[in-house]
Amino acid sequence: EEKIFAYLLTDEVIRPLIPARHILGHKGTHGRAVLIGGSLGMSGAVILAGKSALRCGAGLLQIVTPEAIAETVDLGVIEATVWPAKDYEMLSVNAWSVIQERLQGADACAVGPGLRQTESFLNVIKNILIETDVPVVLDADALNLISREPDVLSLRKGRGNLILTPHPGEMARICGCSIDEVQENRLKIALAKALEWGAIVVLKGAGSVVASPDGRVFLNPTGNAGLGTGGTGDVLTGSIMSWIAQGVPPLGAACMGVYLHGKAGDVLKDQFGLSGFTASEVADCLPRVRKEIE
Ligand code: B4P
Ligand code: MG
Repeated sequence: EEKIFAYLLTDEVIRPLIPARHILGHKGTHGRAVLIGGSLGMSGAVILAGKSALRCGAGLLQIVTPEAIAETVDLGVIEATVWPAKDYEMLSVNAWSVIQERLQGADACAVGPGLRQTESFLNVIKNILIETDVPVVLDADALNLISREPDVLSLRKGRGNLILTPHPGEMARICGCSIDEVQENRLKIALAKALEWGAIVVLKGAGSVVASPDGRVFLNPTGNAGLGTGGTGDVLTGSIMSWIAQGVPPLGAACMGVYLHGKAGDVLKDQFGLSGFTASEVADCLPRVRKEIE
């Protein structure tokens, strides 16, 4: 059987990727990020992703979320601007027009945290992939929607500016196989899908794998089982989007995202042990772990 070679992520690999702040920098030059997600009962996911994006240093954050929870999200991430879209299911045309406007001049976007799988929103995701060239992170129900039509991913122009962040359950759904099959072949499946879709694939879980469409594979040694708690995936998504918005190339942003996220988990484990720390705390810890290695 063919062996897959993977690079191990370390402080030394990540350090040079950390973006420097120009002395004359301002919020307009520190990255414009657009986060798309949320639904009734799941405003927390988009709030966590938004907070994480800010904790990683994005200059401007815009959040597009359904009208029904716009006020909640607005209060949840007071530093962001919030752009309500009419209910995704009924009026996806409205959602797309709001998103299209926000994506003008954006440096990165992320789609999925807290979204629900409404059929018509798949069209919005297709539009984002095909009609814009803003780097996109797809997570959570954006991935579950895509699993109905994975060929859409290959329609993206340019390789390497699309990042997918499935956990093993989501990966199994997209690949049409079982979670066990994914877990037994983590490197192989992540790489095969990265090559097939021309996308960066972040397969989450203990020992997250980052696979690039150029054939390289990276293995993340940071993190612990304390991270297995609701919302930590959303924190990861917001952070990868934020690093890309700040000019880190998408592959570097994905590696940096998983590495620092895990390291934040390790700092919290030192404080609390393997349980009882929360996704919010992981987000809040991100600046500290970045500072420690830079
Ligand atoms: P969802 O119900 O879709 O959960 P979610 O909303 O995506 O949660 P969240 O966004 O907070 O967490 P995520 O996993 O994205 O799905 C959960 C279901 O998927 C489970 O019930 C299970 O069936 C399946 N599933 C998920 N993870 C699995 C796994 N590892 N093995 C088998 N089945 C799995 O993000 C969590 C973050 O925490 C990631 O960054 C991840 O790398 C990190 N993390 C979690 N556990 C870790 C560990 N032990 N060590 C290091 N990092 C860990
Ligand atoms: Mg998730």
